[in-house]
Amino acid sequence: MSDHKEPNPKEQQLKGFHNHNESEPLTTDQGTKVTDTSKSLTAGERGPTLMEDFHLREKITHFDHERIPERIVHARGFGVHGEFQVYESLNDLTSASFLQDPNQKTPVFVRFSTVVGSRGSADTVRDVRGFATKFYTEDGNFDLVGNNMPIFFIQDAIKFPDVVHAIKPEPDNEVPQASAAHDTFWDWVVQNRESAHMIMWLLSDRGIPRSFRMMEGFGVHTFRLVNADGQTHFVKFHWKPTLGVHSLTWDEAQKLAGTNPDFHRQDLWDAINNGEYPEFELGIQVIKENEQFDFDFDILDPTKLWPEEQVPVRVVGKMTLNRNQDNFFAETEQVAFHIGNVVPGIDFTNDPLLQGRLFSYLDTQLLRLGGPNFHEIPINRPITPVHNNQRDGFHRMTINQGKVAYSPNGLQHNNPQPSSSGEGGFEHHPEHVDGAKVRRQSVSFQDHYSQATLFYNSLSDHEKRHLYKAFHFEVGNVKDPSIKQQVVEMFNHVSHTLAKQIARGVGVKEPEPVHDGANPTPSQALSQANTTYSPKTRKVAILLGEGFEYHEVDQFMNEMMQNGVHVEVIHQTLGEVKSANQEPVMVHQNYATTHPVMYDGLFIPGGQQHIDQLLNHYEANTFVKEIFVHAKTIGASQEGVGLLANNLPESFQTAPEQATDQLFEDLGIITARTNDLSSFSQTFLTALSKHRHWERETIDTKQA
Ligand code: HDD
Repeated sequence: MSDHKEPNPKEQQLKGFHNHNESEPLTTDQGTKVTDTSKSLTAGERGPTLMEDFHLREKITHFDHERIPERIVHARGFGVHGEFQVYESLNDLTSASFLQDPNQKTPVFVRFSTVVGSRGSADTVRDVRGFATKFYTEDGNFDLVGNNMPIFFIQDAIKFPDVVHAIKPEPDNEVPQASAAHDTFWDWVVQNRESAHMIMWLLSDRGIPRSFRMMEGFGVHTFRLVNADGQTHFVKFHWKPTLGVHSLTWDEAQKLAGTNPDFHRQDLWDAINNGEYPEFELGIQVIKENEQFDFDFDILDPTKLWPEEQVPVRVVGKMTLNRNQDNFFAETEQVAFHIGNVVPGIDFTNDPLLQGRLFSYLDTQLLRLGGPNFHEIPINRPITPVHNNQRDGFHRMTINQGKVAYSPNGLQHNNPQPSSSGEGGFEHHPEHVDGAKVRRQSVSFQDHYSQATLFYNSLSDHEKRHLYKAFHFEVGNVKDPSIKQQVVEMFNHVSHTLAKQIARGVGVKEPEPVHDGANPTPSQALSQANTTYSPKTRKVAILLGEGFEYHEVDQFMNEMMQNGVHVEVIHQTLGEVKSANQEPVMVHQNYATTHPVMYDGLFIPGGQQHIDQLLNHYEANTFVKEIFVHAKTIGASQEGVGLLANNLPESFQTAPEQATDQLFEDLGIITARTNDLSSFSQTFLTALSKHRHWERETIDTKQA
């Protein structure tokens, strides 16, 4: 989308703050050049350090103060820059300037995050993912602070501290890290039945995304769009990744947490550095003001989604993430999102969760960033000028001139002046509000199960299997038997089959069926199995021993590269590995530096000597087995089939001869009997684009 020859307005602004150290003398923070930064000033070579060593004191003091409080939630995150463009003007719905002109590019900064873990926790834990976007628009900053799930745990923000305390590590021993699999969380769940729907999403494959680039984003709340005539519509925001929505398996996620805790941030960083810019289309669901009561759920309830079959998603624009940050702390750590950062044309609704969030975000930034001037930190600055009478406070950067810091004023002709809505001033939608002050929930918020059932009914078989297993792990880790039993009873209202599965897995009594709800027809949009597939940016491993068929490797690598697939050669040692005709190939990884969980597919070329070597090599055999068990595409040609066969489950060996090829292909196992791999590569690419071959999970894998 952007070749970066012309920096956008935000980039230009940020450039003004860049500081390059190359070819520069080392100085103190006061700009004085220093003669030595590795030896303290002491009284004699073996004597005590002197108080007057201002360089030592400054250096250590700065170091001692380098950390700021981590975010109370979403502590671990990763930010990237990009641009947003609307496909066509949305002026019928909103006056927001960045949604008017298809030729206009609006700079954005996006921070993806996990919710529960500390800043140093692993990327691949089961969790909700944050998806926060700051649009630097010509009318000021608009922050869309969403998640990768369209709904939330609670309906009212006053419960947020409770759910977070329950899911965070338990307070006596701070265990477990970044996990919901413990008593306090499930105790909270069974006391808060409104969480049923969100738990279904969290324990589904959505809780362990393959990549930040392959997950949806949702604004969650119902917002309002307001057009220039003051007409309003209710709206939900969606981000749809062009690469489709894909997940890891639980086993992979666990292993990745150990082998590469930075898996997601590395993946995003690498993709952008490779020029494979992640793209997300912006979608909106719109409900007219006079249709707001036409649904069997309350559109202000944040535990409910708007089924896409009832309210279709209109795709209205695209965001391209095309630049990595320059400095993690300055940008990712200091970026301050606030759901209250809106621009004219976008407004709030009475969703009680949204209303409470409006209080929390500004407050948290004051603590985290040490005072009220955090909007002056480069990443947080709008690209529009800022003029008001707010003054002073810690770390003030702006030098406000003149005596006047109040309004109205006569000395400065009442400047800076408020603007009318016609002049671009933000005018709140004049919604009529009338009611008694009560601490009471609307009855329209009290159906907690119908949409949880809708979600369950919409999952494919393999997604349901994964969900059961997730319940077995999460609830299985709960120590209190009564909580486990209550979980089963709670989810019996969602699905009796699910409840029986949970009960069996966690060793408590199976429930009697209950008949208290509808049985909604599945929604296509809720299953990841129905999303786009593409082999682009996927990673394939090639296992090589000495003496492989060079032609095959060369041809396969070229075909993959031409289709945007990355290939890494793995051999026992780094350096080079030679083919049967002594052609060298560069090795990217050895078995110590990598692991099968880092790849989406595997290719084993032919060559007798190389296969004999690999067959005797424990790690090569384990590699094949793992790729198989994780349902990834496997290709093998000629003698390579031998290594594959050696690591397939027994049931494969006994498949009827004539059915074998088809059976293999249906399960994502592609074999070639000649060394011309052109059609083989195409079949491999199609299989790779399917992401996984989940049918394999139903095969008896005892021998794999
Ligand atoms: Fe929140 C951070 C998303 C409910 C209070 N939230 C935070 C971030 C995301 C979300 C993506 C990380 C922003 C970043 O990358 O810096 N939060 C959500 C969504 C919610 C939600 C989608 C429900 C629909 N949050 C929510 C409630 C409250 C908060 C109900 C409090 C009443 N959230 C916060 C916070 C955080 C935060 C404490 C922590 C760090 C920060 O704000 O900047 O204020």
